[in-house]
Amino acid sequence: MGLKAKGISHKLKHAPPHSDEARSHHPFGRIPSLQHNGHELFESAAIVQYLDAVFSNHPLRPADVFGSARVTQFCSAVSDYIFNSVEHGVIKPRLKATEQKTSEDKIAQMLTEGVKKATEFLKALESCVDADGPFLLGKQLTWADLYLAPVLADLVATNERYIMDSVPKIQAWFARFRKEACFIETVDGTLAASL
Ligand SMILES: N[C@@H](CCC(=O)N[C@@H](CS)C(=O)NCC(=O)O)C(=O)O
Repeated sequence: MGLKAKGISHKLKHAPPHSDEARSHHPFGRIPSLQHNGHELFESAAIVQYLDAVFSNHPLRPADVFGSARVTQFCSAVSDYIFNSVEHGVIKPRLKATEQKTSEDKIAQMLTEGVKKATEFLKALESCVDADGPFLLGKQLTWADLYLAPVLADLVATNERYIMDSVPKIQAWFARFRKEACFIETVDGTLAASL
């Protein structure tokens, strides 16, 4: 999504986490990884730092130091608190339980704590969102939007999408953001698209 938003021509190779392909570029077998000009990088923060420095066109962070640090702050909060509470606390357990044909009542009961934590963390993130938008941190599309969108795309594809009702600013932003070309053009092949 970042490469699309920055208008960088690229070849996207789909590789499920822990596949041989993912492992050949990422020592922990995760995604994403980036290959450019003979350099190979893994970890989103490193990839973002590299893209920002090498491709200064269509910057995805404000030029001022504080504004730029706020983007990093938001991305870090999404990578840690939001990713872990939503993906590991709600989505993965739901997928596992669904695979095991657990009843919907039992799944809802099993997810009570996870839903509570994810809601608490999303509410905390809501307090960091610019009220007027149209993007999460104001008038400019930034990495903040690109970090949060994939997690929420997964969440709204599950029965736990009601969590979004607790965060109206984020909910309204996501309804706008999912119409952006960089989102539409990259959703194929993701977990959200398969749910
Ligand atoms: N710290 C890594 C996290 C990467 C990550 O967890 N990616 C997910 C997909 S978005 C993954 O590969 N998950 C597989 C797993 O959890 O084993 C980063 O920021 O790049």
